Amino acid sequence: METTLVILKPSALLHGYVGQIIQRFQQKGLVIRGMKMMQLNEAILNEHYAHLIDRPFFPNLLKSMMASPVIVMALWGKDAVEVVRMMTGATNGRKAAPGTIRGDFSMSGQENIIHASDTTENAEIELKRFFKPEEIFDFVPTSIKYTYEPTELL
Ligand code: IDP
Ligand code: MG
Repeated sequence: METTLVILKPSALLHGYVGQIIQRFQQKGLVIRGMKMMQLNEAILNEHYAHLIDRPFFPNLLKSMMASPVIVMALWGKDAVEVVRMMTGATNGRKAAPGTIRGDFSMSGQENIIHASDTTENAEIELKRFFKPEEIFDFVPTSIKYTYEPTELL
């Protein structure tokens, strides 16, 4: 079992899509172990998007990510990183497959609704970046035995 980081970006909040997106994760069977609203700033975004800092679109990306508060979520489940990336879809909303979150809610390479960690290593780093340890709740819902079969929980 693993935990991944999702950010509901300003493009999700400003369009009023937050509820629909959270609903998708819950109905899939992912468990919300942490969730909060926060205003991002340049310092945390320079760290989070360090791999893009030299790209020409970076100043616009910063503005876009600071356009409103965001919602950060810690989602727990088996292979959660991979499952959430599949649900997220390709970076560019116009290329993302229908049925994915980006495919169903966006038309842009930048205004693409959510961030999701891309590897388990990055998920660990990113969860620490956005959450204090006490903001992630280490609980298992009683419904878990109807979400997985026993050997999947090992
Ligand atoms: P990812 O979000 O699918 O992991 P990354 O390449 O890590 O994609 O890029 C991070 C974010 O930077 C994207 O989600 C998007 O908001 C923005 N971005 C990436 N490539 C472009 C681009 O070519 N133009 C504008 N924004 C981009
Ligand atoms: Mg990425």
